[in-house]
Amino acid sequence: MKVIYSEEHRLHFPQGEVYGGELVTPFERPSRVEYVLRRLKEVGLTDIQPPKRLDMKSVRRLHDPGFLKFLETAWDEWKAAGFGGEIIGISFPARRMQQTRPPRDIDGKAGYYTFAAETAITGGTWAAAKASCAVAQTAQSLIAKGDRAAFALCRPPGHHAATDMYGGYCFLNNAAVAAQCFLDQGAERVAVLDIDFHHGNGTQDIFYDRGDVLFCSLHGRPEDAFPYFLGYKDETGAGAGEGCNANYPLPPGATYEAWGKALEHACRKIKRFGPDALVVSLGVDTFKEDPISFFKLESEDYLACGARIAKLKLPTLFAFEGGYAIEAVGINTVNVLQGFLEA
Ligand code: Q9C
Ligand code: ZN
Repeated sequence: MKVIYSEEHRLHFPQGEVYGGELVTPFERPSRVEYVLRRLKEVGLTDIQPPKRLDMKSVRRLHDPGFLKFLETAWDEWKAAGFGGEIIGISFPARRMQQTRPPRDIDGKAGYYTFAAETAITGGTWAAAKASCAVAQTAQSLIAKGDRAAFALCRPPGHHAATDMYGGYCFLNNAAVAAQCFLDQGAERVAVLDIDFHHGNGTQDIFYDRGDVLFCSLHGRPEDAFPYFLGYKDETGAGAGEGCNANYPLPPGATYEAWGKALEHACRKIKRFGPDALVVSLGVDTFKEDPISFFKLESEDYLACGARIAKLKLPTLFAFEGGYAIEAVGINTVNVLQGFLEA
C-alpha cells in the first residue's frame, strides 16, 4: 500500500486551542504525523510519496466559493484589522439569526464560517489545508489507476469541514473530496466509512441529499460528544439521499464489543449499497487513552477493524483524521492498515 504525505502540514501549527476556558497547545499538532510516519517505517510501509498539485475543481464542487475565499484571505484581513493573535471565531449565527449573510468584518466572517471556536487559523493554515487535500486526491488517483488501497496521511484532518464551515480542527473535507473524485472519474457510487471518534458532520452535510454517496459514521453520541449538534441515528439522508446516511452513536465507555458490532452493521450496509470505491475516514481517537474522547478501544482492536474493512473487497482509500494519544497514534493507525493488508 502506498502512502501519500506532504511536509507542508507543518505550516499549520496554531499555538492555541480554546479548551476548558483556556488557550492550550492544540491536541491536533504536527507531531501526530511524525508518530505515524515512524510506525509506517517500522512495519515496512516505506513507499511514501508527495502529493501532486491540488486540483481545485473537485474542491469547488463541494465547498462554497465564499468559504474558500475566506480561508484564502482570512489571515491577511486579520492582520490588516490589527489583531495580534490567531484567528478564532467567537460570534456565531445561532438560532433565529441571519445565517446567509456573511459579514464584511473579519471577526464576523470568522464566526460565520465556523461552527466551533477551538480551531484557530494561522498564516500557514490555508497552504497546509490545500496540501492535505492534495494528499487525499493523489491517493485517490493511485486507486483510480488500479491500486487496491492507499493511505492518505492527511493533516490537518477533514471530516468536520462542511460545505461552508470549518471547525473541529478541519478546513477542507479531504475524504469528501476524494469521494467526489471517484465519482467525477466515472464511479457510480462511493461509500464513506467514518471511524473517527467524532461524528463526521462535515461529510454528512456535504452528501446528505445525494444518492451517489453512502455515509456511515461510528461516533460518540451527540448528547455527550463533539460536535454535539449532528450525528443522531434518525439522520438518514434527504431527497435522493434518503437512506444514504447511517449514524452509529455510541455511549461513553464503548469497547470493541459494541463498536465492532456497529462496524459490522455499517459494513453490511456498505456492501448492499454496492459502491465502486470506499473512502475510510481513519481517526484513532477511539483509543482508550485518547485525552479528549470516551471510547475504550485497545491497540489490537485496530487490526480487527482493518481486517473487517478488507472483507468488503473494495478499492479502499484511508484518509487520516483524528487521534490525540500521540504516542499510540502511530501504532493504532498503522494497525488498521496492517489488519487490512493481512486479511
Ligand atoms: N470537550 C477530529 O478528531 N474539541 N476533531 C472538542 C470537547 C474538538 C476533533 C472538545 C474536537 C475535534 C478531527
Ligand atoms: Zn475525532
